[in-house]
Amino acid sequence: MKPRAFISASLVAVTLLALSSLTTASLSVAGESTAFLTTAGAFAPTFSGGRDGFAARLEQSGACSDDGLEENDTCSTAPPLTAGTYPNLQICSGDDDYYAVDLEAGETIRATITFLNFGGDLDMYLVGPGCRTRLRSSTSNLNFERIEYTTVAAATYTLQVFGFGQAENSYDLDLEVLPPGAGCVDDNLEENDTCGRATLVTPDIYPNLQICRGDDDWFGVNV
Ligand SMILES: [Ca+2]
Ligand SMILES: [Ca+2]
Ligand SMILES: [Ca+2]
Ligand SMILES: [Ca+2]
Repeated sequence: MKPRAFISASLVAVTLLALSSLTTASLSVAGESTAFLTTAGAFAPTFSGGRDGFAARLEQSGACSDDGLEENDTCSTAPPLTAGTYPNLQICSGDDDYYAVDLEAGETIRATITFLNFGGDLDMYLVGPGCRTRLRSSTSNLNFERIEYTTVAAATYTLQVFGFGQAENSYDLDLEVLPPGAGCVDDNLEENDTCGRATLVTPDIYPNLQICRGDDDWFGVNV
């Protein structure tokens, strides 16, 4: 994996790309030579000649060093994980990380990944039993993603961590499993999380409904 970026004219743009890279990089600009700092320290770009005096090349070098929980690249081969903190994990370009979590009915999974979004935008999904349905998404531009979900049935649920647009970054994973009743207890008009699964209601008063984190409620009315 050697991501490359080709930039025209602007060394400012090149510098920004280098800053967003957490690995070493080499830079070549035809006919020019300079050095600049990254947040990681001194940066010594290499320059080489070319026909286009304004073309610049930033080449990331050094293979992405993946973490010790590999291989975990598909939902169906996800290694089982128990509650705890897992630091220094890594997303390499195009290489998702899946983690399987066995949960009892009514238990709540609360999963948080933390990272510096500037270095690469990571996102996270929670996938339901049998790897069939995406239950939750966390796709912000913040320095963390968090998913909380209370199960309906005992089963294996799977977290999927991935880089937005092939982004690479290191991250920490914090995995909590709360006992039944400790998480957000949803109402009995579930599951109604999408327009297509809206609960059909008739004119009446429906008390004690509940919104849990990341769980919308949809209601359909025949008119
Ligand atoms: Ca990984
Ligand atoms: Ca992986
Ligand atoms: Ca994100
Ligand atoms: Ca709902």
